[in-house]
Amino acid sequence: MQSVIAAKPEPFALDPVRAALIIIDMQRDFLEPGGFGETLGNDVSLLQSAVGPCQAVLVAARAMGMLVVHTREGHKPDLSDAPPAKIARGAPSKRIGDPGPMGRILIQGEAGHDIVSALYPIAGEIVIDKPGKGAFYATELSALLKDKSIDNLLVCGVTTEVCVNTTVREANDRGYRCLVMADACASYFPEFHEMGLKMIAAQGGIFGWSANPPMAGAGTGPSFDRLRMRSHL
Ligand code: C5J
Repeated sequence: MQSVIAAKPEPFALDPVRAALIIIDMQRDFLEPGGFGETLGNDVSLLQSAVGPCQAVLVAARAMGMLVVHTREGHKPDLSDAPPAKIARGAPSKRIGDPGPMGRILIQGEAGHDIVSALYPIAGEIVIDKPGKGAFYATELSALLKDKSIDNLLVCGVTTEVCVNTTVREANDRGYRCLVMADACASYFPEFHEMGLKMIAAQGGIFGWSANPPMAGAGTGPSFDRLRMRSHL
């Protein structure tokens, strides 16, 4: 059943059968001390605000039978998919591939690369490993969505202005309608979070839609009611 979700710049029509929830990079490397995010000098506690809303949206998407895709940013242990320019950048305290308290920084298979326990994938959900910021670059995501006739994406995760924004821009160029769920995203820089959301929905929705909390009373349909109640959007 189709629902209408209040969003910027205009209401977003959601057909759960043609939609997927994409949860971007809710990994220990970004959210917990000792990982990639902290090596770049960030206060990782700022990303915690997205966990509860992501969890609520995930529960609702599961209940609605929506396809759920989790992404993880990271690199192969031999770093063959890590551009030297990426490794070199940022004056970090540790570089990608260096050992840290959660294993090698941003490396597939290490503890830090894993998804936080509150949002852990269940059987049947898809996990996409991506070497870049966008979820479409050098991954199977495009083919997978096409195979399932998905053309609407609900997007949440971290960080708003980096991997969420890059993925939404990639998706928009590929013809997907993207709804970014504001309070289920977060950034190490609150002002970037705010502007990242504004950039998506500006100019009539140049990249997509942004859910506009609070959305009280603006949605219709039982599917949406479940999503709204649980996510407080
Ligand atoms: C970053 C991400 N910020 N997942 N990655 O490097 O946003």
